[in-house]
Amino acid sequence: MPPYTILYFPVRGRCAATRMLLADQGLDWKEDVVTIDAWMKGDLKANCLYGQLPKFTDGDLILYQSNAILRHLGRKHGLYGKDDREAVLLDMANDGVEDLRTKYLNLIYKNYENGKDQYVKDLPTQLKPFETLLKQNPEGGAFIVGNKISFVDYNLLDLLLIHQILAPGCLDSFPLLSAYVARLSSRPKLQAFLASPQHTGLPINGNGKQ
Ligand code: GTS
Repeated sequence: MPPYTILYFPVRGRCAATRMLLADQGLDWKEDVVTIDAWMKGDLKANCLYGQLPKFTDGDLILYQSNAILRHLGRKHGLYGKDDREAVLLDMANDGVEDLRTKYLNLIYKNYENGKDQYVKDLPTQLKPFETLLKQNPEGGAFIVGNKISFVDYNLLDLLLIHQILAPGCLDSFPLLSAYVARLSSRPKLQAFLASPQHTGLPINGNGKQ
């Protein structure tokens, strides 16, 4: 029985980064899929802490909030920097990922038809901080912070991959981010996961927009 369970809708959504982390780290997990029909019945929603999914189980520990789940796995599996300094830099980077993810999800779910052109125009401004972080990494920029992969790298990689689908070429003017995506995506276990039906068989978002 795998130690971890993800309870979520049949989408990549807010679980893509967690799944990438687990797959790349060679960790097993179980998926419990909740269909929209089952969710609409309301009982499960009423029993979730914030009335939302994902729900993540680690033994008797039950977690909600996708970023808390990533941080938990980061702490547990040595993916949260080598010291407090790296940890807070990772927090800062992850909060930036969350800010852009929130904007992306607002576009996808609330304003896709009317908002996409402006969103794509603004994208360079939104992506530049991540290029800057890579440039500032004294360890060489292979990872967002330090010289070892962290939970934020999986979260940022997912964010960049979904933006490349929304706006192909959006990384062309960011050499470090382009190389970062290519390098991380070619890590053997991650590459195998990204090519697997477990990933490709799921839509990115619940409404089919991407
Ligand atoms: N802050 C939460 C997190 O990061 O986990 C947001 C979770 C969230 O928005 N969940 C959505 C949900 O449960 C699904 S998704 O946006 O992640 O695809 N929606 C159903 C509902 O009833 O709110």
